[in-house]
Amino acid sequence: MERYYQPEIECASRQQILDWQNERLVKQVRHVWDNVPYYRKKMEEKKVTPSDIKGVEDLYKLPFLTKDDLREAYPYGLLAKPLRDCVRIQSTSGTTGRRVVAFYTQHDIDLWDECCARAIVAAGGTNEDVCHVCYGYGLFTGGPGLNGGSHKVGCLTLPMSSGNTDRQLQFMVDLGSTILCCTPSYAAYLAESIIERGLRDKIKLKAGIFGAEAWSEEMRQDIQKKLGIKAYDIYGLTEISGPGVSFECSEQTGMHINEDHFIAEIIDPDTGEVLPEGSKGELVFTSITKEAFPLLRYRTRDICVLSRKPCSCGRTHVKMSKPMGRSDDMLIIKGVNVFPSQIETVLMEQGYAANYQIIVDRVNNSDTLEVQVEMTPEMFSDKLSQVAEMEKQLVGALKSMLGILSKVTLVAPKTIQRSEGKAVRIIDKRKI
Ligand code: DLL
Repeated sequence: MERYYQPEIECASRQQILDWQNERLVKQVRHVWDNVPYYRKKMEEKKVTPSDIKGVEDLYKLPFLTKDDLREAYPYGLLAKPLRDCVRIQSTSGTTGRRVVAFYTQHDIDLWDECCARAIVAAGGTNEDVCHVCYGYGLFTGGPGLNGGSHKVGCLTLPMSSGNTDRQLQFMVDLGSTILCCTPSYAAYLAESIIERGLRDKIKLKAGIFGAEAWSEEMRQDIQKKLGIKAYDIYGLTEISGPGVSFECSEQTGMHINEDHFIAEIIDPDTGEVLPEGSKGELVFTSITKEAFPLLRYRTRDICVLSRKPCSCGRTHVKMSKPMGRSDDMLIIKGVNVFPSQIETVLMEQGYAANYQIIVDRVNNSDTLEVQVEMTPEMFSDKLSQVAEMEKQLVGALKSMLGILSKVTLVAPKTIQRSEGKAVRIIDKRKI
């Protein structure tokens, strides 16, 4: 287990981390300049050459890379290693435009697995654990990433993939799964199913590693209570390797970014200006150890805050907050910026589960916001006046969070479709 809790790396001094970053960044810039014509052209347009980059303090001189660049360069345009050195691709779940394809050498896979192993160890995982992975396998990075990390830690790994809840629960009970890895929305669904089937006393879960989509603190509390586990957040994106770019430790107050592999910056999403530590803005990553698909200053579109406050776990790597939304997923409703996470927070505070849908439309040239929410079985009522009162209360709570009026429709338990992967919660009819 100790191999993947690496205090000499994870608890290194700030100066030591900077020394690694400086050295690796200079090498990485040279690598892309020499091997990726697309990148060289972008750097030339900005009049930067590798000799201008002497360390992290020069990072701002490099051009940003966006998803559009990845689409334009699809499929091989950003590959920095010959194909004979690449052993794997993974791809994003994007539904519009060209998919994004990321490449890995064996060395890249090893480092990715190591990042996921660190996440599992931070959640209390050891080689005594049975790690139940029900993130999707295949092109999605969730399954392969946690699978690799689990192997490295030496857990007995259950490569369940997503779906087939009956089988998930049967293996969970029969094999005594102790760590559950899946999206938080699937975890919530599994928790519901476990309680419904009276299996709560038959499961041995102690921890969950949940990520790939936004989930609120309230949802964490709910899952923890229902399953009797500690629920840890894990973050990542295909372009930068997959899950394990950052992960939570026992303090559960943000996710440590693996700074020996990734340099994080926060920028103003409108101007691109680098913001001081503690500011809320768009997260940008530079991968300094990846060989096949090294992205420099990649704009994630995820909005969050970085913090270097000392952590009780002893890790010194910078922490990112839970993403508060995406600069591209942010809804603008009646001119007001609305993040779906704000709506979820209100719902959970008011005692609802995270089974909801946000429907945005435009009627008579004016935006409308409707939130459809499932009542929990405990609060379910078919008395119209009672339901109307509950809806009114939610409209008020949403108004004070968002500043705009919404329509709330309460629906019966189990009527909103459950997700086995990332949940689809927003229907923006203005775009259809
Ligand atoms: O979702 C990788 C992953 C798999 C992360 C399993 C964690 C666990 P993509 O499909 O490329 O990769 O989606 C990346 O998902 O930019 C965020 O917007 C969102 N995301 C990922 N993790 C979190 C999280 C995987 N913990 C995009 N909280 C990212 C909120 C997350 N959003």
